[in-house]
Amino acid sequence: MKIGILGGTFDPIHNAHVYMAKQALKSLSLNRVYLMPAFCPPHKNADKITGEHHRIHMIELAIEGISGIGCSDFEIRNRLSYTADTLTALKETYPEDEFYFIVGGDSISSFESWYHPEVILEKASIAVIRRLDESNQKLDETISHIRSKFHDIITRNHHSITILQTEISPISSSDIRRSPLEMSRDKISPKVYQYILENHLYSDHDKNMAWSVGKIKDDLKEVLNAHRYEHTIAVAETAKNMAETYGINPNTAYLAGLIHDCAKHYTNDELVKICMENHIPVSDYEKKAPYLLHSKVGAYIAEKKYQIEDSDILNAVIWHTTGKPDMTTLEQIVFCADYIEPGRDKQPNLSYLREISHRDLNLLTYHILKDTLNYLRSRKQIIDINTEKAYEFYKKKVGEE
Ligand code: DGI
Ligand code: FE
Ligand code: FE
Repeated sequence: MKIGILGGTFDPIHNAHVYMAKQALKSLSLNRVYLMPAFCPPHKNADKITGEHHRIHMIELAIEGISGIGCSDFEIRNRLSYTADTLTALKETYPEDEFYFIVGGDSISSFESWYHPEVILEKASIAVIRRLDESNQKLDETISHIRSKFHDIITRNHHSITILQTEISPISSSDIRRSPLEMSRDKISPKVYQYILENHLYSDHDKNMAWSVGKIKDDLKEVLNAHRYEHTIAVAETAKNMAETYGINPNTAYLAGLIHDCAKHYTNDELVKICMENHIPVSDYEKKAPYLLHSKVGAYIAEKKYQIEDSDILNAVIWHTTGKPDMTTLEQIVFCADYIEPGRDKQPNLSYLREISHRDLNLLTYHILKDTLNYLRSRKQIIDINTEKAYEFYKKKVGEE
């Protein structure tokens, strides 16, 4: 069998990878091409590379249904970092197969400095994929130099170095990681896009976050009771779905939802004490209804403990209980998601509210404020000025009299 091996970090896999694999499969009449994610490339910092199972899963999603292309965990499974070692092991395991190592034109330029290039050429042929933007002359020179330097090994093993010209424009995984995911939508398969979103890979916040989403979840699970933790996850999910509808970053909304009640486990006395000690101003309303303070204290913890800096997220936590006039989309989403998440069942009108939740955010905000005020009035509770003002604002906004 003629087998192509396309190695790489695949962090994440993008359309050019798949295209390269397809191109090699066809042009070289290979039986199969394997995308083989790297175990731990020697030139990269392993900490910064996305987990193996995520990278493998993304490859599987990207090649689903494409015949002749597979994903191989050979390097990961055997903890192989160097192409020379990988090809040696492959040749030992599958002595009957003929291997073609597929590389991009940019990487072949450093071929001679690779770990034992002579071993690579002893075990496999090389297919160099040349992108349209790459200079022909330089690549031709590099390749003829390699051909003559390793001439004996190549001919002795009946190997070859072939150039395959592609039409695909360059895509770089690091650009995908660095820029907002939305910008890379057309560079990766829709299933991979979805997977990245769902697993919070490469999200704006995760990148610079001392606390990853997973770590925050673990912490919340410890401090909050089970019921509150479930609520927290449900609000995060609801906020994320709404963010998709209303065109803001779903990962940001998820994170804001996740942490909105992170101070909910404190007693009223503790909340007041935390405010006093940390010079967090307490309004007259909050003095009379100190549980309102779990919002402000939550934002304080999010900033100090979870090291979240995004002020839109912190404000969404601050205003999640009372609301306020003219909220940002994220503030509105967290405020509303808190009220309508699927675990809620006590509030009136929930089915109507859920029904409009993906249609009209202002109307939803208005109805929630109206119902909250009714509830608080019926129980003769003190009403925060912000709740009152927010209600007036959104009432006007939706044109209700
Ligand atoms: O923390 P959660 O229970 O998930 O939800 P939340 O932060 O929205 O708090 C809900 C409670 O806050 C609910 O009983 C209504 C109450 N609330 C909202 N606005 C006001 C208010 N309570 C008072 N006293 N004054 C308000 O303006
Ligand atoms: Fe709350
Ligand atoms: Fe809540």
